[in-house]
Amino acid sequence: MYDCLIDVPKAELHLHLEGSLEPEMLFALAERNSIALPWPDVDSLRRAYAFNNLQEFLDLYYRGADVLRTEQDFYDLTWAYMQKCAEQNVVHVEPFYDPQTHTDRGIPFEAAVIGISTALNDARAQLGISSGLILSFLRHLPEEEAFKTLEQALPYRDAFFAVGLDSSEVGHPPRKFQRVFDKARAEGFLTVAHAGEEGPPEYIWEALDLLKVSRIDHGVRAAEDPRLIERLIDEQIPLTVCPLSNIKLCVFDDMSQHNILDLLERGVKVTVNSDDPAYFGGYVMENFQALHDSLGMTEKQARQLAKNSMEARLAR
Ligand code: ES4
Ligand code: ZN
Repeated sequence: MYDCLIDVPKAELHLHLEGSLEPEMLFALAERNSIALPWPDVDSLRRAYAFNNLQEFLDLYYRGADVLRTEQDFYDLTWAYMQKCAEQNVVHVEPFYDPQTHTDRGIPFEAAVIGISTALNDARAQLGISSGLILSFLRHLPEEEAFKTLEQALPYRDAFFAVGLDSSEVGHPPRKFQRVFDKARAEGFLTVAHAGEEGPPEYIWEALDLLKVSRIDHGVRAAEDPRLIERLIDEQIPLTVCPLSNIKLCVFDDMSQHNILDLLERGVKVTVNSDDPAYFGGYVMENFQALHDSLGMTEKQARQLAKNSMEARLAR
């Protein structure tokens, strides 16, 4: 499987840059920035990567992100991810980052956006990987905070092509962000949103109808609503599915229960992504490998999933 798929060009469309922070780099940045960590070493940090749900993961993910302080830190984080992409023949990426995770702890907006954009530009020039950055709002915070974040982003508008919505899903429906998404679209940004990971199919309808998203991030709970599945197929709305993430966060009990191949066979435009690879056990190829090992994914299915990812690109 690995040998036949590694050479196929792939796009990664659901990746949180903060979630690509490997434990080794986390410790190195803590040292560089003189930050004391609550874990004695890399191994004990890795052992803490056991989650029962999205919130338990997010609590650790936001703690980990605290070692990111300077423009150089964000550059190094992004560059390490782009080198992984080069190794796996991921030729196009549309990563997320969460400005509020950093501005809320006093890091200038500029440090993250410049560090990340410079690394993406260098990867385009030196590794031949094309990309578009997605500014993602934290949905557990008020819409007013998202408006402030959008305002802060406007001086750097060329750094982004879209806005997204992530963090704690249940209790924070897409409709909470309808006005700020209206504003973002008026400013010329495309929109995407996490929906139907832990939240109900209703949240996917809202993302489509109220936030006018071009793509749904996760979306696996769409399977509970036949009318919604029909719409996703009719309109060929891509789902950025993250198999290893879904197992780590207990969205499915086991990879053998995952519905990605059922959705694929029904004609839904599903793609394979890593979400937070440093926390969930691997990058794009490791996700494909898990689908092969646990679901018996065929080479034909793998090629279709890779093709879907290239067709679901939104940035140039
Ligand atoms: C996330 Cl898996 C997931 N879901 C929602 N928000 C996130 N932020 C980082 N990973
Ligand atoms: Zn995600």
